[in-house]
Amino acid sequence: MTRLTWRTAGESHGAALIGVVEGMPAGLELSVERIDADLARRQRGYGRGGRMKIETDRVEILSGVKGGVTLGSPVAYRVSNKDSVIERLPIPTNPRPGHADLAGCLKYGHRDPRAVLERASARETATRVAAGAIARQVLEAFGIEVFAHLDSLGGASVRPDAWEAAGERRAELRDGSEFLALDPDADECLKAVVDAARADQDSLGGSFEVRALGLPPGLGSYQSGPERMTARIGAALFAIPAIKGVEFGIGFEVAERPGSDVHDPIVPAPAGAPMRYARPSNRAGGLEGGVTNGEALVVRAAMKPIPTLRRGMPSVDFATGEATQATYQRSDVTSVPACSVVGEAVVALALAEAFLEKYGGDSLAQVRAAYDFHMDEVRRV
Ligand code: EPS
Repeated sequence: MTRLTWRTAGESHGAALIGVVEGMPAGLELSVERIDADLARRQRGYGRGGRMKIETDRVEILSGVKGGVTLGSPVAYRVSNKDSVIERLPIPTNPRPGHADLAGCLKYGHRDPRAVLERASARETATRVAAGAIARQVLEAFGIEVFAHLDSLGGASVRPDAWEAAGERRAELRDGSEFLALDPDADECLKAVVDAARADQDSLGGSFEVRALGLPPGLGSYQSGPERMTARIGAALFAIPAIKGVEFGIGFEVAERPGSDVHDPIVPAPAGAPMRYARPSNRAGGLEGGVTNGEALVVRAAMKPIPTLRRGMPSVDFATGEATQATYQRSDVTSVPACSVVGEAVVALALAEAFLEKYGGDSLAQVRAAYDFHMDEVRRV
């Protein structure tokens, strides 16, 4: 059995984006349609720019699958770029504040932001979404759902109880929203916020929430700091370009409230429940000791505004050293809805990795046997 790991390669305007997911158990029916649906969702969102009109992201599975079923070997795949013009694109003369342009040029010791931004671009996140859509199919085989939705954009928030109000209609509401939010009444207001930023030639950030339902208790470990799911999910989200904050459960509010209003009581569960213990609240967001505790995982992430501004930002011309404005070619006003899909994917990857670490086997049947054994133990603790 191989540990679940993934790698991506590819430039924004190169031939293709490539990914490899290693450690998938054998015997899982892998739906390509499910991967393509997540890729298509990542392309959505009001406020995106011209590139998404050019691309139609689709996955092409290159290995690891036979007859639609995983073999246990590495799953390699390609997402082709239609806008594959890397050799013809101009080299930006003035680095963009907030992007990797200048830091990357200083790192490599050259004045070619094109050589930096082609990989630093958020285009790469399409490959992470495909990896997440592959990994999450393991989770779905065990009834685990990972679900992201937008909760604020440019300072405008959707209703705070949107999750509770949506209930079982969450997928229908989110997928019907141009912002991938759960509050249909908020869409018009969010559109106005994006339109105003577009008119100002500016860009906008925002935040999104990812929830995972149906998780078994005991994923991750407190035995070693980096094994904590708080660290692993936090790292997965912080590795998305433009993510500047991550919080679990009530998040930063833990710093302000007394302990009695932070920690979730433990009470006897009603007869017939899957565990002898219940939690009337979930302020912890599903993690205690860095380990899943059987409650829903609740994590939020904050995305900064895209650094490519039509109006420009103060910069310096590489050749002359004179003050000027940053180079502008094309960009989105906002891509927070798309970022929520990426967040969902990387959380699914982190959870699938921990799930297979705990219940790992070479085949799905072996994973299921270990899972069933542990669930039986959990019922008796
Ligand atoms: C993106 C592709 C990019 C941008 C955006 C995300 O396309 P292009 O650079 O050709 O316009 O739309 O890139 C960034 C936000 C970034 O930081 O570079 C995509 O596929 O998501």
